[in-house]
Amino acid sequence: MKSLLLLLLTLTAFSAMAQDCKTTISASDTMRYNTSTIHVPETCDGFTVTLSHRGKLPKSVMGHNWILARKDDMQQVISDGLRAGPHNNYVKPADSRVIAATSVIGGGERTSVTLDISRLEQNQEYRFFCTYPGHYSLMQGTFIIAA
Ligand SMILES: [Cu+2]
Repeated sequence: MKSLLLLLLTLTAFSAMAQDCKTTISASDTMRYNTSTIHVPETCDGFTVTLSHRGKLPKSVMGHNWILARKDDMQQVISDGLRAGPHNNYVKPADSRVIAATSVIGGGERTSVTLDISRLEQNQEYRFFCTYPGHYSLMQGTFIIAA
């Protein structure tokens, strides 16, 4: 009994560690992410975000992406992304303000991106958001580097 408990504790600790430098965020046909906050341990070198579109609608009508930028750059990244259009996944090509970006996906699809945590600064506010037209007001959240 005691050893079973120890095994369970070990497994729990292991799965918590394994999840530290990656996360999965899902998006829906109702224009939502399933979370408004992502915590990243500062000990991570890289951090992988997988975006999973759990809806059924195609990307031509309900596409989603996952973009990371400084909070102060968000509005400009979104408006430039809108001008860049669908063939650029609603992100201006070579936009240096974009820290990480996935492509736009439709219902049932997944995609992921790995970002370099060393590019982030401790005292800076970061937001993640969807740049598909009209989505960011409902689809955005805070990206926090945890000490
Ligand atoms: Cu979206």
